[in-house]
Amino acid sequence: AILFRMQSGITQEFCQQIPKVELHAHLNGSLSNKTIKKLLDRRRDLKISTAAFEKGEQRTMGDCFEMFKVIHSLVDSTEVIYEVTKDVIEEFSADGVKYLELRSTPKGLVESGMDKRRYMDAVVGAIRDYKHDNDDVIDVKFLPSIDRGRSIKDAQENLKLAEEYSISCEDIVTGIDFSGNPYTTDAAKFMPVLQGAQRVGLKSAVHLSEVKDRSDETRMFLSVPPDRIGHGTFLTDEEDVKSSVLESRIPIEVCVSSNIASNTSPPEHIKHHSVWWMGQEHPCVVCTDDKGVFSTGLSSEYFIIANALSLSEEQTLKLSESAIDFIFADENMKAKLKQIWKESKKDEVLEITFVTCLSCLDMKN
Ligand code: 6MZ
Repeated sequence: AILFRMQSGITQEFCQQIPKVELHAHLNGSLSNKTIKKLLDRRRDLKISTAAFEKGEQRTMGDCFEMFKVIHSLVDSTEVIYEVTKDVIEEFSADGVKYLELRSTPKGLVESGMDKRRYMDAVVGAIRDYKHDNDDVIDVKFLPSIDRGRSIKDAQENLKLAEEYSISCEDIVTGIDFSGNPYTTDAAKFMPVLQGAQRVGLKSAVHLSEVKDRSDETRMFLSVPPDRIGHGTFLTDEEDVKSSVLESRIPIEVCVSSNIASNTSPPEHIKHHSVWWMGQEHPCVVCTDDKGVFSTGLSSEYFIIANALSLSEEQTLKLSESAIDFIFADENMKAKLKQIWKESKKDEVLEITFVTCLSCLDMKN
């Protein structure tokens, strides 16, 4: 049996040290202050207003989407996309992430000659190069996003690209993300795209009920069904939706800081909807959403959840390990990750043995 330290409360340091899986990270929302500052310094000509960034706790969901617009104006060429993708992978890796699924909306920009295909190539190229240059310390997949704020034509193009790259880069592109401003009300038009993704064997992570009163839309998307649910903040509002999700066992990607900062969840961590789902033993995966926009990191999110639920170290590590079952990758990747968790438990035992020996010596002296 594995021994874990008996202590009350999980530390941020412990959450940093354990291996982790990140499954819900929007590339442009994940840019750190350091990366944004670097880009702002380079593009003083744009005279960008950073007002939405400075609102802190007063921020609304609308302000978050204003921030994305600012970031998008800075990330305007394939060179910058390549560079920021590497920065983001580096930061997740430094935070103890061993497997990362990055999602991003392919975009074209006539001025810089960037089209969607070049966008895809830049992200895939950065992932390949980062892994190659850093001895495979982290595995990274890329889920092209479909933005519900854009047109159906745009969505179909992204699906086509996702399908094509899932064949030419099958080790990297394994599924799609469906996201965008949740206040748009005509999401039904994207049903054929989600059904199309399923038909061609792409996994799908779908933002569902991130804001109130989206139950009809949620019922419709659940009928596909998605492979993972993003946020699911208001799924419990309607009895039939709640029981159908419970029954389906579709994992929920939980992003506590994001929900609080965008005012869709009360500020008390214990009142976050994930506490209810975890209480039902429904599969939940702790994620960041937009670690830059919401000033967070995956270990901070584990710290929040572990303390809200009064988890022990052993339970926290088990929670991070449970995410492996829900990754959009094959069984070999799952086995590789499970081995990393197994090794980390051995390290834990060795550390305890070492500390125990030291205290024995101390007592003798
Ligand atoms: C819905 C979100 C989101 O694609 O340019 N995005 N969509 N809800 C959220 N919760 C706060 N956070 C981010 O990254 C930014 C894009 O991700 C989606 C939005 O479409 C945003 O424009 P990329 O890399």
